[in-house]
Amino acid sequence: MKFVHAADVHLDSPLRGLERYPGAPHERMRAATRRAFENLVNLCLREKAAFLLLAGDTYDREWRDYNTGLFFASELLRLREAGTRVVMLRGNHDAKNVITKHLRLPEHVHELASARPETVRIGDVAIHGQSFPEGKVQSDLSKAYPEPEAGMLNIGMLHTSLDGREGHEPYAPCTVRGLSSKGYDYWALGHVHAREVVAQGSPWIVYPGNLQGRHARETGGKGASLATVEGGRIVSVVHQDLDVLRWSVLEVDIAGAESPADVVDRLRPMFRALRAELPDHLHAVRVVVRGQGPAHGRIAVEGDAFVGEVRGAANEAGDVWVEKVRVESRGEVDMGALEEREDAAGHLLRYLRGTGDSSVAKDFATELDAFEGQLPKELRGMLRRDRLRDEVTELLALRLSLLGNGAGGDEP
Ligand SMILES: [Mn+2]
Repeated sequence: MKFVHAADVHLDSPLRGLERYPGAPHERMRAATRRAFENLVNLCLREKAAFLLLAGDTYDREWRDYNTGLFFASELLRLREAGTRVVMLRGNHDAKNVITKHLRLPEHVHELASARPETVRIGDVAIHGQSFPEGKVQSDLSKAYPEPEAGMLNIGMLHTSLDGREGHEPYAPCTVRGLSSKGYDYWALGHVHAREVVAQGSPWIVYPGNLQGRHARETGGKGASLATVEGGRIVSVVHQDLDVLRWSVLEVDIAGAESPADVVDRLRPMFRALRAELPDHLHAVRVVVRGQGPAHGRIAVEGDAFVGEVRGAANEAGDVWVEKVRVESRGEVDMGALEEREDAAGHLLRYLRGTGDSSVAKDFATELDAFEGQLPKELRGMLRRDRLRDEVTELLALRLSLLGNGAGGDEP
């Protein structure tokens, strides 16, 4: 017998940072959580799963209309025909969803009560769990879960941060020790979006991760866990990728690149490699420009035009959407040579370097603030406070060197 454990479907959730631009596959991006859910249902059918567990945050928030619920219910009907039952609970995101309270779910689907723990029996499997009664549950719900039932495979379902998983609201906290002491065979957890097998047997404690990555920090394969039961024992739990859109971070080094176009040329094969690796997926990419070299100044000055070139290269690869281009590279200004120049830049640099009073550089930086406001935002990022003085002098030198090359005419 097999069962499938998923969580944090966040159906119809918007993908964060989805910006419309020509060539980007917006509509297919928007539908990603639905396509991933269809893949989940397909997995259940293919594996002839006895039941599907949905451990909370099936819905992202209150729906704008009934379409989310209609889609969900119609997908579940495909499982009814195959005899696959569904047990679900509500997490912090969908605890208060008012519309779902009026959505009649098909009879093979059971939503666990929120007032107290409840047990559902499917053959010789007892599934215990409780929905979030409200969005912010601060207590350990698992404490009140019932004792395991003799002669049954016991599964606990819980939406929880466990003992404080990084980056997640600490809802319904509990401990591995507490869960283990319950005497269940498997804990089907939800809430933490990173997949994690917290304990591998006696009991199994599993976060399947969310079904579809939704922003640039949710990279890598996303999906559900497929468990196989033999002789009343769980013998394996295997992760299955079910996502249709894959998030990646691509880092490109500008060292040795003469121009922004060279940097874009370095990205082209990287975009193509993504496609080659997963040809059927959509790809959402954050590009991080790193390193040091002569291309930096032009990239910084070009700003949005450079981003446009990067997006164009992604379009050429096909089905690659560039979420953001983060410029973290540095210029190659020869500070020594600039300091020796007998012009305004040289004088100012010598003055800033020579004064032992750091407040002078700070005052100067304050005066530069107005000037900074006119710069492309990538250049503004260079003015980080911890390296203020070096940044300011380099920025100034860069600015002056560009003016000296006659490149300043295009700037604001
Ligand atoms: Mn959650």
